[in-house]
Amino acid sequence: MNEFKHFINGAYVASASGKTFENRCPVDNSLIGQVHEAGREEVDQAVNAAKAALKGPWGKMTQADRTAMLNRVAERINERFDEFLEAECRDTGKPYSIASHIDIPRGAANFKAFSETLANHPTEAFKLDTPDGLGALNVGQRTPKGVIAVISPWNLPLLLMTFKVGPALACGNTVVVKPSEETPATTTLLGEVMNECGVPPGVFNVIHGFGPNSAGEFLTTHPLVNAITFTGETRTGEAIMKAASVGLRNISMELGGKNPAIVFADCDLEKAVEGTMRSAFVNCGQVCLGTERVYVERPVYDAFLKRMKEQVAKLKLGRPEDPAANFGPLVSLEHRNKVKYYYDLAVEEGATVEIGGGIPDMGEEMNAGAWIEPTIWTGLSDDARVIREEIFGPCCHIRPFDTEDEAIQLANDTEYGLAAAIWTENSSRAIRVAEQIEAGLVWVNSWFLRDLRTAFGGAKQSGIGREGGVHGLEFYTELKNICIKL
Ligand code: NAD
Ligand code: 6OD
Repeated sequence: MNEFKHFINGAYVASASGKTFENRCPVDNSLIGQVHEAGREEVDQAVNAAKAALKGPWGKMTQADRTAMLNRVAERINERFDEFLEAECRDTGKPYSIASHIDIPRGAANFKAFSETLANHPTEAFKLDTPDGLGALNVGQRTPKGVIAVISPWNLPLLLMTFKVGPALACGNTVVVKPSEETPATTTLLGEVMNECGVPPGVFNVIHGFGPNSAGEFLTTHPLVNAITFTGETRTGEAIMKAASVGLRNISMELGGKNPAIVFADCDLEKAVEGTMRSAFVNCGQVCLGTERVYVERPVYDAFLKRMKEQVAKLKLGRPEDPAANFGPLVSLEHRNKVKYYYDLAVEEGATVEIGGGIPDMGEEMNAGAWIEPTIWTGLSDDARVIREEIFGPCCHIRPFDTEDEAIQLANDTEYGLAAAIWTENSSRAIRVAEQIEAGLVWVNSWFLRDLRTAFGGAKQSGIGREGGVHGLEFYTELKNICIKL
């Protein structure tokens, strides 16, 4: 039986209250272990440890030494790859074939890429002319913000948590992480790696628990937290923003999406089908960047829909360790209930269920798990709730369009603005359309192709701020201008 404790000041600690909650595997609902739930006491210990560590050896380390240490963390994750892989797949149910290509390699890369990018970023300097002819030199100095609270979700647990911890530490901050209550394992394991790599105690801390009236709320309201970086639902983001307003703490928010794909008749249809299959169904549709609305130009609509249905029928549901499986369960029974609610709502709202729509029979060993069928709908009106609300499951609605302007209008007809995909072989059209899409990320003839030097974040209700590459500097550092009269 596993026990997931908090990681505070370089050591694993139990909750003083003795309070724990269950962690279950969504493949078959088997018990993985017990997770300690932090009360105010543990959160306070973690934040104080993080505060103290800023003044210790970590705070005195050169950027070069910090970069070397974070590179070592990346290497050590790769050395312990199989442990991370097993832990991640047990928590989420996702296939090894996916996590071994996406989650774990990116979990490691996030430490290397961001520390190197930030270490090589130039310092801003301006020479000002002054009437005496001697001038003044302005030099920008970046210092760490301090203690950063990192609140992360369950869909790509290691990847999304390290996407924030990597740059936060690279900039010299210390962190207190609250991973999702659904997926505590890899964040807990990372504590061991930090110790193995000589990261000083207090630099990386982990507390477990839920959101409201639990670890999440206690952390985001803690007065010694200097900034909060959050990935999760838009409504949770609103609650965290309120918490951050006390003491005017900085926030960075990566939130929900209802992302469109636009498939033009001049696309390479096979590539468009392959890309849309991934964007709608990989990770059981639990990717914030995933496509839930697909708009297809009428001349290729029937062919596209037919090919999509053929490909969905070929998805192989199975246990994470099954090498043939490319489709796992949803993260939990609770989330399965939510997604199934939308499946039923789609029918009520008048959808034609082209494929899927139900709960598959996975046999006696797995029927207790959080399985759901990959699903395609057509025929919904543009104001249906299923078209407007984020479902976060393996499903999409496919609708025809006739003109470029109509496609752009449909794509933008949402309160969200995270990502979009455009499929066309006409590069002028690709640029023209991409420029008019209201989203933080637009892919042309690809999806989730990531260059870690680029900005990542959402427009409209999909987020506040940008992280990634040097863009995280604005959030993770304080920029001071020093003006020296010559
Ligand atoms: P969630 O908002 O329910 O939870 C995210 C985290 O916030 C969890 O750790 C949770 O315990 C914590 N939390 C909840 N309420 C809180 C509160 N009041 N105070 C402090 N912490 C609180 O999200 P989820 O269900 O874990 O993840 C799925 C959502 O995340 C989807 O909406 C998805 O689009 C979004 N997401 C966005 C991105 C992005 O980059 N934009 C990436 C992944 C997921
Ligand atoms: O690739 C990334 O850096 C990133 N933040 C991906 C987010 C995926 C959302 O589920």
